[in-house]
Amino acid sequence: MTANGGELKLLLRGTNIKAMDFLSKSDPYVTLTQGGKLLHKTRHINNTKSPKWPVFTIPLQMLNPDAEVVITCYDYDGKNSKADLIGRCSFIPNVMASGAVGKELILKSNSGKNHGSIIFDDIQLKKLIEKILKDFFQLRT
Ligand SMILES: [Ca+2]
Repeated sequence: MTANGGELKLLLRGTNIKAMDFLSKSDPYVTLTQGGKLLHKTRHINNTKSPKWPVFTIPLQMLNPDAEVVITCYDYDGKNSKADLIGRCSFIPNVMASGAVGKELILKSNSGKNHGSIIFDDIQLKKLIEKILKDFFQLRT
């Protein structure tokens, strides 16, 4: 029996992302963290209010699916500049994965302003085979 590693699969996009640059839109990317630990960082998408990031997966060895994951959105300003914070939102993978495709989370700035939204175009939580079997046998006993 192979250990089929569980994972969280996400397809995210942004909408109405606030423009942070002086003469253009933002160049947004997001990081996902849990308890301050970096789980994933997307690439940035140039000059847009509606970024679509490539699909990605996070192994469940890195992640507790019952605890909060924070999504932080930044405006990329080049290799030698510090990225500007656009806003933050958060979700609990186990809760979001049960029927929340299409759900929209508001990005809040540090001062609590609405700086756009993150939309979940796909979210799938694939658990370890062993975990599924364990849950199954617990239900039967
Ligand atoms: Ca920028």
